[in-house]
Amino acid sequence: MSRQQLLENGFWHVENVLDNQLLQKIRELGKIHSTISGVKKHSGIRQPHALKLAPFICELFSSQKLKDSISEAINTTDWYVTNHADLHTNALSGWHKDDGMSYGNGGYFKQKLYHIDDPNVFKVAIYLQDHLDFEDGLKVIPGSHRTEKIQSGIEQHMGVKQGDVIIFDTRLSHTGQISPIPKATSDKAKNVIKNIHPSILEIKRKDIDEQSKMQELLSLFRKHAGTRQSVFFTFAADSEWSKTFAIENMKRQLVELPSECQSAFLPPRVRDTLKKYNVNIIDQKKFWQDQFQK
Ligand SMILES: O=C(O)CCC(=O)C(=O)O
Ligand SMILES: [Fe+2]
Repeated sequence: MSRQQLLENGFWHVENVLDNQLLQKIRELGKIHSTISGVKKHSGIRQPHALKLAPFICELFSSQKLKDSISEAINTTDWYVTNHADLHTNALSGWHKDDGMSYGNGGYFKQKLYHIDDPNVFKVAIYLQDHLDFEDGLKVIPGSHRTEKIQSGIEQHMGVKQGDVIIFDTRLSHTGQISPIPKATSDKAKNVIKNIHPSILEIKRKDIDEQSKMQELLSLFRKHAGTRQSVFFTFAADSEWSKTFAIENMKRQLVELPSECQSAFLPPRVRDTLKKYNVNIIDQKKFWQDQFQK
Protein backbone atom coordinates (compact mmCIF):
# COMPACT_ATOMS: atom_id res chain seq x y z
CA MET A 1 0.00 0.00 0.00
CA SER A 2 2.69 2.47 1.04
CA ARG A 3 4.90 1.52 -1.89
CA GLN A 4 1.87 1.85 -4.14
CA GLN A 5 1.41 5.40 -2.80
CA LEU A 6 5.03 6.17 -3.55
CA LEU A 7 4.73 4.91 -7.11
CA GLU A 8 1.40 6.63 -7.75
CA ASN A 9 1.79 9.96 -5.93
CA GLY A 10 5.58 10.17 -5.99
CA PHE A 11 5.95 10.37 -2.22
CA TRP A 12 5.17 8.51 0.98
CA HIS A 13 4.84 10.30 4.33
CA VAL A 14 5.86 7.84 7.05
CA GLU A 15 4.90 9.00 10.52
CA ASN A 16 6.76 8.41 13.79
CA VAL A 17 9.82 6.70 12.40
CA LEU A 18 12.68 8.30 14.28
CA ASP A 19 13.28 8.77 17.96
CA ASN A 20 12.92 12.40 19.08
CA GLN A 21 15.92 12.24 21.39
CA LEU A 22 18.14 11.07 18.54
CA LEU A 23 16.85 13.87 16.31
CA GLN A 24 17.37 16.43 19.06
CA LYS A 25 21.00 15.32 19.35
CA ILE A 26 21.56 15.53 15.59
CA ARG A 27 19.86 18.93 15.58
CA GLU A 28 22.22 20.30 18.23
CA LEU A 29 25.28 18.94 16.37
CA GLY A 30 23.86 20.29 13.11
CA LYS A 31 23.55 23.78 14.54
CA ILE A 32 27.19 23.75 15.60
CA HIS A 33 28.24 22.22 12.28
CA SER A 34 26.54 24.98 10.28
CA THR A 35 28.65 27.62 12.04
CA ILE A 36 31.90 26.00 10.89
CA SER A 37 31.18 24.18 7.63
CA GLY A 38 28.90 24.14 4.60
CA VAL A 39 28.15 26.18 1.53
CA LYS A 40 26.32 29.51 1.87
CA LYS A 41 23.34 29.10 -0.44
CA HIS A 42 19.72 30.28 -0.71
CA SER A 43 20.06 32.51 2.36
CA GLY A 44 21.16 29.58 4.54
CA ILE A 45 23.83 26.91 4.84
CA ARG A 46 23.81 23.69 2.85
CA GLN A 47 26.29 20.90 3.54
CA PRO A 48 26.66 18.62 0.52
CA HIS A 49 28.28 15.14 0.89
CA ALA A 50 26.94 15.21 4.43
CA LEU A 51 27.58 11.54 5.25
CA LYS A 52 31.25 12.33 4.79
CA LEU A 53 31.40 15.95 5.99
CA ALA A 54 28.75 15.89 8.76
CA PRO A 55 29.19 12.21 9.78
CA PHE A 56 27.05 12.52 12.91
CA ILE A 57 24.00 12.16 10.62
CA CYS A 58 24.96 8.46 10.19
CA GLU A 59 23.32 7.85 13.58
CA LEU A 60 19.97 8.14 11.78
CA PHE A 61 20.65 4.63 10.50
CA SER A 62 20.61 3.27 14.04
CA SER A 63 16.82 3.33 13.54
CA GLN A 64 15.46 -0.04 12.43
CA LYS A 65 12.17 1.65 11.56
CA LEU A 66 13.94 3.94 9.09
CA LYS A 67 15.66 0.99 7.41
CA ASP A 68 12.40 -1.00 7.32
CA SER A 69 10.55 1.93 5.74
CA ILE A 70 13.20 2.21 3.05
CA SER A 71 13.01 -1.54 2.34
CA GLU A 72 9.26 -1.29 2.05
CA ALA A 73 9.50 1.69 -0.29
CA ILE A 74 11.97 0.08 -2.68
CA ASN A 75 10.52 -3.42 -2.35
CA THR A 76 13.77 -5.08 -1.29
CA THR A 77 16.13 -5.20 1.67
CA ASP A 78 18.97 -5.15 -0.86
CA TRP A 79 19.30 -1.38 -1.10
CA TYR A 80 22.25 0.93 -0.49
CA VAL A 81 22.90 4.58 0.21
CA THR A 82 24.38 6.35 -2.80
CA ASN A 83 26.64 8.71 -0.80
CA HIS A 84 24.55 11.72 -1.81
CA ALA A 85 23.30 13.54 1.27
CA ASP A 86 22.65 17.13 2.27
CA LEU A 87 22.34 18.73 5.67
CA HIS A 88 20.37 21.96 5.38
CA THR A 89 20.24 24.83 7.83
CA ASN A 90 17.80 27.72 7.40
CA ALA A 91 17.88 27.70 3.61
CA LEU A 92 15.10 28.88 1.32
CA SER A 93 14.17 26.98 -1.79
CA GLY A 94 12.04 27.26 -4.93
CA TRP A 95 10.03 24.63 -6.80
CA HIS A 96 12.29 22.00 -8.36
CA LYS A 97 12.88 18.32 -8.99
CA ASP A 98 15.91 16.43 -7.70
CA ASP A 99 16.48 14.58 -10.98
CA GLY A 100 19.00 17.15 -12.21
CA MET A 101 16.96 18.07 -15.30
CA SER A 102 17.42 21.77 -14.55
CA TYR A 103 21.18 21.36 -15.11
CA GLY A 104 20.60 20.14 -18.69
CA ASN A 105 21.99 17.06 -20.52
CA GLY A 106 19.06 14.90 -19.48
CA GLY A 107 19.78 15.30 -15.79
CA TYR A 108 21.06 12.49 -13.58
CA PHE A 109 19.28 9.79 -15.60
CA LYS A 110 20.93 11.27 -18.74
CA GLN A 111 17.50 11.25 -20.38
CA LYS A 112 13.90 12.17 -19.67
CA LEU A 113 12.52 9.33 -17.60
CA TYR A 114 8.99 10.38 -16.79
CA HIS A 115 7.45 7.32 -18.48
CA ILE A 116 9.01 4.83 -16.03
CA ASP A 117 7.05 3.57 -12.99
CA ASP A 118 9.95 2.71 -10.71
CA PRO A 119 13.38 4.30 -11.20
CA ASN A 120 14.89 2.23 -8.33
CA VAL A 121 16.27 5.35 -6.72
CA PHE A 122 14.52 7.54 -4.15
CA LYS A 123 15.21 10.26 -1.63
CA VAL A 124 14.49 10.52 2.06
CA ALA A 125 13.65 13.87 3.65
CA ILE A 126 14.10 14.11 7.39
CA TYR A 127 13.17 17.36 9.09
CA LEU A 128 14.74 17.75 12.51
CA GLN A 129 11.79 19.70 13.97
CA ASP A 130 8.02 19.99 13.57
CA HIS A 131 6.52 21.89 10.66
CA LEU A 132 2.94 22.13 11.85
CA ASP A 133 2.60 25.84 12.66
CA PHE A 134 3.95 27.44 9.49
CA GLU A 135 4.07 26.42 5.85
CA ASP A 136 7.82 26.08 5.99
CA GLY A 137 8.09 22.29 5.72
CA LEU A 138 8.14 20.27 2.53
CA LYS A 139 5.64 21.11 -0.22
CA VAL A 140 4.98 18.64 -3.01
CA ILE A 141 2.84 18.32 -6.12
CA PRO A 142 1.34 14.82 -6.02
CA GLY A 143 1.82 12.92 -9.27
CA SER A 144 4.35 15.41 -10.67
CA HIS A 145 7.05 12.71 -10.89
CA ARG A 146 5.46 11.58 -14.14
CA THR A 147 5.77 14.87 -15.96
CA GLU A 148 8.60 17.09 -17.08
CA LYS A 149 6.70 20.21 -16.00
CA ILE A 150 7.66 21.49 -12.57
CA GLN A 151 4.50 23.32 -11.57
CA SER A 152 1.99 20.83 -12.86
CA GLY A 153 -0.78 20.37 -10.30
CA ILE A 154 -2.11 21.10 -6.87
CA GLU A 155 0.46 21.97 -4.22
CA GLN A 156 0.35 20.21 -0.89
CA HIS A 157 2.15 21.32 2.27
CA MET A 158 3.24 18.28 4.25
CA GLY A 159 2.69 18.96 7.91
CA VAL A 160 5.65 16.96 9.15
CA LYS A 161 6.27 16.26 12.80
CA GLN A 162 9.71 15.67 14.26
CA GLY A 163 10.25 11.91 13.80
CA ASP A 164 8.39 11.63 10.47
CA VAL A 165 10.20 10.89 7.23
CA ILE A 166 9.16 11.48 3.66
CA ILE A 167 10.35 9.09 1.01
CA PHE A 168 9.99 10.57 -2.46
CA ASP A 169 10.74 10.01 -6.10
CA THR A 170 13.56 12.31 -7.22
CA ARG A 171 11.36 13.33 -10.17
CA LEU A 172 8.70 14.77 -7.83
CA SER A 173 8.26 18.54 -7.90
CA HIS A 174 8.86 19.88 -4.41
CA THR A 175 10.12 22.82 -2.40
CA GLY A 176 10.96 23.69 1.18
CA GLN A 177 10.49 27.15 2.66
CA ILE A 178 9.85 29.55 -0.23
CA SER A 179 9.14 32.81 1.57
CA PRO A 180 11.28 34.20 4.41
CA ILE A 181 8.02 34.83 6.31
CA PRO A 182 5.91 31.75 5.59
CA LYS A 183 2.17 31.44 6.03
CA ALA A 184 1.02 30.74 9.59
CA THR A 185 -1.30 27.76 9.96
CA SER A 186 -2.02 27.78 13.72
CA ASP A 187 -3.20 30.44 16.18
CA LYS A 188 0.14 30.28 17.97
CA ALA A 189 1.94 30.95 14.68
CA LYS A 190 -0.43 33.77 13.71
CA ASN A 191 0.49 35.43 17.01
CA VAL A 192 4.19 35.14 16.24
CA ILE A 193 3.65 36.88 12.89
CA LYS A 194 1.54 39.59 14.58
CA ASN A 195 4.28 40.24 17.13
CA ILE A 196 7.04 40.58 14.55
CA HIS A 197 4.92 42.57 12.10
CA PRO A 198 6.41 46.00 13.02
CA SER A 199 9.95 44.60 12.52
CA ILE A 200 8.92 43.09 9.15
CA LEU A 201 7.68 46.51 7.98
CA GLU A 202 10.86 48.16 9.19
CA ILE A 203 13.02 45.75 7.15
CA LYS A 204 10.81 46.12 4.06
CA ARG A 205 11.19 49.91 4.20
CA LYS A 206 15.00 49.75 4.41
CA ASP A 207 17.04 51.17 1.56
CA ILE A 208 18.93 47.91 0.88
CA ASP A 209 18.91 45.37 -1.98
CA GLU A 210 16.26 42.65 -2.20
CA GLN A 211 18.69 39.85 -1.31
CA SER A 212 19.73 41.59 1.93
CA LYS A 213 16.08 42.24 2.80
CA MET A 214 15.31 38.58 2.27
CA GLN A 215 18.20 37.59 4.53
CA GLU A 216 17.12 39.99 7.27
CA LEU A 217 13.49 38.85 7.10
CA LEU A 218 14.54 35.20 7.27
CA SER A 219 16.85 35.83 10.25
CA LEU A 220 14.04 37.66 12.03
CA PHE A 221 11.60 34.82 11.38
CA ARG A 222 14.04 32.10 12.42
CA LYS A 223 14.89 33.96 15.65
CA HIS A 224 11.25 33.49 16.62
CA ALA A 225 10.39 30.17 14.98
CA GLY A 226 13.70 28.39 15.69
CA THR A 227 16.42 26.95 13.47
CA ARG A 228 15.15 24.92 10.53
CA GLN A 229 17.23 21.87 9.71
CA SER A 230 16.83 18.84 7.50
CA VAL A 231 18.76 15.88 6.17
CA PHE A 232 18.08 14.65 2.63
CA PHE A 233 19.77 11.49 1.37
CA THR A 234 19.43 9.13 -1.58
CA PHE A 235 19.14 5.35 -1.65
CA ALA A 236 18.86 2.89 -4.52
CA ALA A 237 18.55 -0.71 -5.57
CA ASP A 238 20.66 -1.88 -8.51
CA SER A 239 19.38 -1.10 -11.98
CA GLU A 240 20.81 0.68 -15.01
CA TRP A 241 18.70 3.77 -14.17
CA SER A 242 19.81 3.98 -10.57
CA LYS A 243 23.50 3.43 -11.42
CA THR A 244 23.45 6.27 -13.94
CA PHE A 245 21.58 8.46 -11.46
CA ALA A 246 24.00 7.77 -8.58
CA ILE A 247 27.08 8.54 -10.69
CA GLU A 248 25.75 11.75 -12.24
CA ASN A 249 24.26 12.88 -8.91
CA MET A 250 27.63 12.40 -7.21
CA LYS A 251 29.46 14.32 -9.96
CA ARG A 252 27.13 17.25 -9.31
CA GLN A 253 27.68 17.03 -5.54
CA LEU A 254 31.44 17.10 -5.97
CA VAL A 255 31.22 20.25 -8.14
CA GLU A 256 29.78 22.05 -5.12
CA LEU A 257 32.74 21.20 -2.90
CA PRO A 258 36.32 22.42 -2.59
CA SER A 259 39.07 20.29 -4.16
CA GLU A 260 40.17 18.65 -0.88
CA CYS A 261 36.68 17.09 -0.54
CA GLN A 262 36.61 15.67 -4.05
CA SER A 263 36.28 11.96 -3.24
CA ALA A 264 33.08 10.11 -4.11
CA PHE A 265 33.85 7.56 -1.39
CA LEU A 266 33.12 7.68 2.31
CA PRO A 267 35.90 7.78 4.92
CA PRO A 268 36.65 4.45 6.72
CA ARG A 269 35.09 5.60 10.01
CA VAL A 270 31.80 6.42 8.30
CA ARG A 271 31.87 3.12 6.44
CA ASP A 272 32.39 1.32 9.75
CA THR A 273 29.46 3.12 11.36
CA LEU A 274 27.16 2.27 8.47
CA LYS A 275 28.40 -1.32 8.52
CA LYS A 276 27.61 -1.49 12.24
CA TYR A 277 24.04 -0.45 11.37
CA ASN A 278 23.85 -3.02 8.53
CA VAL A 279 23.55 -0.36 5.86
CA ASN A 280 25.03 -1.22 2.46
CA ILE A 281 26.99 1.50 0.76
CA ILE A 282 27.69 2.18 -2.86
CA ASP A 283 31.48 2.18 -2.21
CA GLN A 284 31.39 -1.62 -2.30
CA LYS A 285 29.88 -1.71 -5.80
CA LYS A 286 32.12 -2.48 -8.74
CA PHE A 287 30.49 0.08 -11.07
CA TRP A 288 31.19 2.77 -8.45
CA GLN A 289 34.81 1.76 -8.00
CA ASP A 290 35.32 1.61 -11.79
CA GLN A 291 33.82 5.08 -12.14
CA PHE A 292 35.54 6.94 -9.32
CA GLN A 293 38.66 4.96 -8.28
CA LYS A 294 41.80 6.92 -9.06
O1 LIG B 1 14.99 23.03 2.01
C1 LIG B 1 14.19 22.08 1.94
O2 LIG B 1 13.40 21.80 2.84
C2 LIG B 1 14.16 21.26 0.68
C3 LIG B 1 15.50 20.74 0.30
C4 LIG B 1 15.49 19.99 -0.99
O3 LIG B 1 14.58 20.07 -1.76
C5 LIG B 1 16.62 19.11 -1.37
O4 LIG B 1 17.56 18.93 -0.60
O5 LIG B 1 16.58 18.57 -2.46
FE1 LIG C 1 15.04 18.96 -3.57
